[in-house]
Amino acid sequence: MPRSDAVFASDVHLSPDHPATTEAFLRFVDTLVDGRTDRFFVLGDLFEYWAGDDDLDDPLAARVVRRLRSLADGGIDVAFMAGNRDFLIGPAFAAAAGLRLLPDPCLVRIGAVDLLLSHGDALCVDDVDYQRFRSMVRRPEWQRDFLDKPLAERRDTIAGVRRHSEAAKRGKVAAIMDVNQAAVATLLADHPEAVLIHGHTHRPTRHAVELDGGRRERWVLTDWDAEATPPRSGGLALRDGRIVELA
Ligand SMILES: [Mn+2]
Repeated sequence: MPRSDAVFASDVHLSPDHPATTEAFLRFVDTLVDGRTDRFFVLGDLFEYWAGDDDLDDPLAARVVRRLRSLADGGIDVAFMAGNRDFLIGPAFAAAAGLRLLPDPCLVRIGAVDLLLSHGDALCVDDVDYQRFRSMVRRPEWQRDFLDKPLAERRDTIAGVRRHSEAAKRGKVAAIMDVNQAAVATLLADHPEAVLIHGHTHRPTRHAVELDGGRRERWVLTDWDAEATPPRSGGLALRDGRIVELA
């Protein structure tokens, strides 16, 4: 892989149920070591679920943390933004993995390029039920109460929420689970010149967004599934001021 100024990935959905995807992600991380990139941004849903930082001893979590740590140890700046599935990742995970936690959205300037980074779920405002759930679970008091519960109980609760959300998704039209164009336009208007990169929707492509101020770009990251045909993995990279797709 040619050298990049930054690499972006999201929606890996790491889970013990999908070991091939775990292996693909760990190989991908290995290709970033040895100075292939200066920065690595993980834009949410790295894990299929995260019950709390007291789950760091879980074998999958421990492996992923160790591998991410090797990037930081190699001098790569690693940053993580929470997704809708791993928003309980906190300071203990960040310290163990040697990464920085980013707010959503987050504006970063790399060279002469302004990038606006987001997981993407906050832009799916047409899904009213989900947004209500999101604002509840993102409240510090809700998170404190939840994290006070025993780890086993939290895992059970999350499994129940996942079953419910899979069932709810089947009943929703695809359009309401995509980003809302007006929400995208508002966000981009607040950050003149910036290119938007997000994940969450699992619809990887480059969009042109026409705003009063001119044409802007929105890049959507791929999700990962090593067992799909063809397998899905990779992300985006910033090289010489241009965004390119990484397989
Ligand atoms: Mn997501």
